[in-house]
This record gives sequence, structure tokens and C-alpha cells, in this order.
Amino acid sequence: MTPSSHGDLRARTWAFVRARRRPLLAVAATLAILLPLGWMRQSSLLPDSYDVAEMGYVDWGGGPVDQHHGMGHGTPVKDLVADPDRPADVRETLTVRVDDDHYTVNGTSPGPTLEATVGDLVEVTLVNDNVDDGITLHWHGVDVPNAEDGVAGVTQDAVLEGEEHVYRFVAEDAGTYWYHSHQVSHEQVRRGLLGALVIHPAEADPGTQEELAVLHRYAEGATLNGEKGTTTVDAETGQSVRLRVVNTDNGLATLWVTGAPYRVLAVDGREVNGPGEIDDRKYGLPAGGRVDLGLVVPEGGVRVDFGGSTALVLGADPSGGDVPRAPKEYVDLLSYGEPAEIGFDTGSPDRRFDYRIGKRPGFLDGRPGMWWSINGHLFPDIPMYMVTEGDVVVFEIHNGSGDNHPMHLHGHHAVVLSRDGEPATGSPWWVDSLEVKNGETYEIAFLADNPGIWMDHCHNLVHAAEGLVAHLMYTGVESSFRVGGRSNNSPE
Ligand SMILES: [Cu+2]
Repeated sequence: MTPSSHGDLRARTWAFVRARRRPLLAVAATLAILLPLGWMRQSSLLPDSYDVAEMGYVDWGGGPVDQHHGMGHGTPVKDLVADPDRPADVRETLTVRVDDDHYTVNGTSPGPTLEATVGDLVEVTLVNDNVDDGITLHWHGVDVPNAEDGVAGVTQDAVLEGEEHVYRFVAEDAGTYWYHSHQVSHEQVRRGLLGALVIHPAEADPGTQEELAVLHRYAEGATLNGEKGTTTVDAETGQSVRLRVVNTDNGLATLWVTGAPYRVLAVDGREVNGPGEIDDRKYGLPAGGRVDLGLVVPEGGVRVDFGGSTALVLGADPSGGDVPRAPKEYVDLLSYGEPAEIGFDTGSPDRRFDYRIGKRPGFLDGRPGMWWSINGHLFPDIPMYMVTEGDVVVFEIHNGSGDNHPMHLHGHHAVVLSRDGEPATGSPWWVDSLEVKNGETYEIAFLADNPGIWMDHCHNLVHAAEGLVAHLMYTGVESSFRVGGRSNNSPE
């Protein structure tokens, strides 16, 4: 703007006014930004304790609304247990210690592998020897009664130093599972508070050799059953092997087999129907996920590589000790195996939910940053997905966040219906841990058959601690526990 030509005085006056006004405008503009920011920061602060059932907003998924929800008429979470009168078939005590930031279960990490046969009632006593923060055990992939799910602040209080807690559940589905802490889980799991759980079928094939590979990256590096590098086990030529692989890390594990073809026998504790032979594909195992591979040991031996840092050799090493090159393509479970009945009709679901993962600026518990969002909202202002027992539920999970997310729903197995609009054509693809890559959209369905309050979160546990956590809640259920509080419950 040029000064007016009506004389010096006027020009000087205007210059004076503008000079005075500029800082005022600057102050006003700054306040206009800072005041709402201050309010946003303030309103993002989490209280000392809170009920997950009361945070955020309810989403009824287009199904019936329960007018009595939240009015204290429901069954408390703590009462959703296995038959208390039934004696245990498998009984274990797991004692957790922490020394120099390393967690052990009964003195080792991974902890002991728990084994049961389908139908067994499993009873585990968890003892906290010396962990200040408290601990829990979550039975990852086992659809336990809600009060046995091990989520601090949602299904129980954290087990404090010197305390113990008893878990009881029926091992209903044969398969490969694992257990890990769900208290300060982004630290406790990474530092070793975990182990495998194998539920054997009623009639296991005695001719099959069973092997287990628990993958975990400690601060010291990647390990296979706690060992670095290559592990060799004895196996006769012609021996058929079932290799159960558990990914306990925060990111996708890539597996490839050298020396023999293989089959994907089971995914996340559910058998694949009609699994075909694979010989030129690698396999992507999501964080938290499990896969059972079927192999027959050839004369020259067979080798399974895990990301190039650890390997399992059965018999001889067909690569002579070198890391063999991985195939380019991944197995695609969307079209692998043969179709079969899933047991419910997904054509007209009772409820349909969106779980749209994004990333946006804002405050998380007072901290400014770029945070994960769910349907555009930041934690804790996130949806509570409401269902009623018996509902057929469809979720559309869309990931537009710029990163990949291994999504884990507690208490249920969901079947994949489609990816990016392409329908599933292979074996029913049952999951509890599903890798949703950036840009992908998955449609999954499940039967709401396990009442409770269930986490539905990212199993990159760092992402969960950054707010990528929602919950599924049944009508007729009410909370028994609070996040925070006396036990400092902190599930992520
Ligand atoms: Cu994630």
C-alpha cells in the first residue's frame, strides 16, 4: 500500500496507526490460533483414571440402538468367566521377573511353551515377582471369556509386584497362539514378556514332526526361540513336518522356504481348507499373527528363513549355510486354498462399521504431534463399536495413514470378505491379526458370539501407544475396571 498523496501529515498519521496496529493484529492473530490450540491441548488430557466404555462416542453400525446402554443394567465384565466349577486339565504357574529391562517368564524369554489339547480347561497362575509397573497376560488369538483376556484397565487390574492372578479358559480351537503382557505392552512385550501356546487337536497325526518358531527381536537383535542365527533340528528324509511360526514383533515377518515346496496349513489358529503346494512364493506374517507351514523333508534337507536374520534348518542345510535369496512374490491368502462354508451369512449383516485409519495433527494426552486417527478422530475421542450377541458384523478397514498396520481384534476371529473391492475366492481366510497396508481397504466379517469389551487395535504396539486403539462392546455388558487408577492400568 502506498501512502496517500494528501500531504505529509496524513501519511505520517497513517504510518503511525499502521505501525501500532500491526503488533495488535499480530497479537490477535496469535491468540486466535493459540486459544483454540490451548483448548484442544487441554481437552486432550486424559484424566487420572477413566472407563473405556465412557470415552469417545458410540457407533451402532446402523443396527438397533440400546436405550439402556451405559445405565448400569448390564453384566459386569469381571463376571464373564469360564465355568468356575470345572476342574482344570492343564495347570501352570508363570512367574515374571524383570532384570536390567529384560523380562523373563519362569526364568526364560520366550517363556515356557504352554501346551493343551482341544477341550482342556487351562488354568494359569500369573505371579509378579518384581515388576513395578504391574503385568498381565493376554492370550493372543484365543477367544477366551472376556474376564480372562488380560487387558489391564479393561478386563482386569494390572497384577502388581508380589501379587498373583489366575486365568481360566477352555482351549476350544486347536492351533498356534501366544501369550504376552497387555500392561505397558509396547515396552513389556518388546523386552520379552511373552511365550507360545499350542492347542493340539484331539487326534494329532503321530507321523508328523512338530516344530515351533517364536520370532522375537530383542534390543540385542532378532532371535528364533531365543537364539540368534541358524537353528538346526534333526529330521529324517521323507519326514512330514508342521512348523508353527509366531511373530511377536511390531512389524511384518517375511518367511521363505528353500529346498522343498510347502503348504500353508493354518493361519491365526484356523486350518486352511485345501491348501495347495507353494514353491516360488514367500509368506508375509503380520505382527501378532501365526502361520503353520507343512513341509516334507527332502534328501538334501530344507531351510526356512525369517527375514534373512534367523533360519531353521531341518536335516541338512540345502544352501550350505548361505542365506538363500527370497522369492519376489508373496503368497496371497485372498485366493489361496479352496472355498468352504463359514457358518453364517454375511450378505445382510446386522451391523456395518468403518474403521478408517488416518494420521493428522493434534494433541494426544497434551502432546502435540501427528497422530493416528480413527474415522477422523484422535484418541480418546474414538468410536466404541456396539454390537449385540448374535449379530453378524462387517467391518470395513481402510488405511490411508501412510504406514502399515497389523490390526488385531480381541475375542473373535473374523473372515476376510474382500480386499480393495476384490472378493476372497480361496479358503475362508480367518484372522485375528490382519496386515492392512497403506492404501488398502479390507472388508471382514465375524459373528458376535463372545460378550464383553474387546480391544480392536494395531499390533504395532508403538502405534497402539500412539492412540491406534478402539474397542468393541456388547450391549448388556458393563465395565468393571478403569484405565489408570490404583493399579496404574495402562494397556498399551
Ligand atoms: Cu499400526
